[in-house]
Amino acid sequence: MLRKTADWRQLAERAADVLKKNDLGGWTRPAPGLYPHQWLWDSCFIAIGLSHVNPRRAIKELETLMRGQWKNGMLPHIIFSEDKSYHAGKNFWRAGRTKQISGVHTTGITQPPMLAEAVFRVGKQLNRSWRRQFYRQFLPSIIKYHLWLYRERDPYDQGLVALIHPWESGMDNTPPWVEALWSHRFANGMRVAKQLGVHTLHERFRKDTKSVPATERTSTADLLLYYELVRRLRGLKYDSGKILKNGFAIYDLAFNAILARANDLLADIATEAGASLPAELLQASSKTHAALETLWSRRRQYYLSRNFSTLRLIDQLSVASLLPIYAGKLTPERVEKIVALLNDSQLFAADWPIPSVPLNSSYFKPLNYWQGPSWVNINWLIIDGLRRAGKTSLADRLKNRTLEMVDRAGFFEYFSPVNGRGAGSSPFSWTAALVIDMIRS
Ligand code: 2M8
Repeated sequence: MLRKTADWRQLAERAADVLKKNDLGGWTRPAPGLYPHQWLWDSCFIAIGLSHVNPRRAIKELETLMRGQWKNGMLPHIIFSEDKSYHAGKNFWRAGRTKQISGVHTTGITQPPMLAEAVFRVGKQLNRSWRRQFYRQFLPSIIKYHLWLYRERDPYDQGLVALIHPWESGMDNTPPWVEALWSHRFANGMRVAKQLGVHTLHERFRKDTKSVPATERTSTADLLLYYELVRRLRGLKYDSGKILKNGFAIYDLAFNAILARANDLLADIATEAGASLPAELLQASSKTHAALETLWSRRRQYYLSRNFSTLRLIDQLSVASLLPIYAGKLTPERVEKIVALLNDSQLFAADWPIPSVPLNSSYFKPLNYWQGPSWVNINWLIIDGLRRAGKTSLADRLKNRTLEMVDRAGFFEYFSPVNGRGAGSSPFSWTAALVIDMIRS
């Protein structure tokens, strides 16, 4: 039985309280303890939720996010607060040396481009003249960001952008990234350290596992590899050109699916603002939907990420393979293939949807971060895509099950697809924000 929206009123109120608790004055931390800074895609999801309860505060969330935009247009994945408890803080990144920022400290990499969606959705909650003014305010920042993505991360003009660190994907230890990282030559030294067990020495220095059990987080060996990668990026002063020439990169499926949708929303924002988009951006972005098709595996019959250097598809099914549904504009055949994956009880049709890796994967662990648990933001993206593709009853079913999962377990970072138990940090802001959005829209 699908529950009616009115039944969820209390849950929405509790969710609004979570956002208040995590509000640090103009911006919202993802969760207490583990995440004391402002994250890029978190703040976008948070603004979407806030727009239903306090549009002015939602706008503020996005304005504070823009403090971090680099002179070259990049939106960094974290804007650091003064809190020193995070494991990879500003002194580790040393991004200030690039002279790209002033007034705030940030990392030197980005995160999925959810900004256009956030601006579009927040605008929807404003009256027409306010919306126009708000869209005009944010249009230059989104344009600058998308131009940066194509100029710096799409060197061969493919319509797809390349990511240089798993943290840019937002799905840190997702199997496609883990596989690609460990098979790259830069991991050679770390592979030996792992074989010798040397990496375990770092275990008691880990800060993140002080607030969340180690079994629910990235493994120590993977984490050390991420640090090593940051050191390399830092050495090259986060210069995408140099990094892509010699280093490690992936055409990440989920990121590019989100970008394809973001371009369409940017066009809608520009139309409503009565503005036009630069020809360079229109030219670059016009290829992205079609380029997603180059990530389709004929052998596997699903989409996959592609290794930037070897050009091989990374043969690891994960929830990213479902995200082209969010990009939209798929053929009916592709939509049916994605729906079939979602309905397959060996793969993604779990009791508590949607597992971040298939239930039958050798990686699958129900409570381990991006290697099994269900995430509310991913559910939200897939539900939105299904609805636009006309798959309304499946979208409604997933939405209700997601709300039920949060209602039972609480506002956790992620949830076991097997028994719905909450894991990770709590109370988690995007879980709360997107619960509000699912109830109110
Ligand atoms: C997680 O990632 C950060 C690094 O960016 C971490 O593990 O410390 C991811 O789930 C990411 O998607 C998210 O934005 C971030 C904050 O919620 O946490």
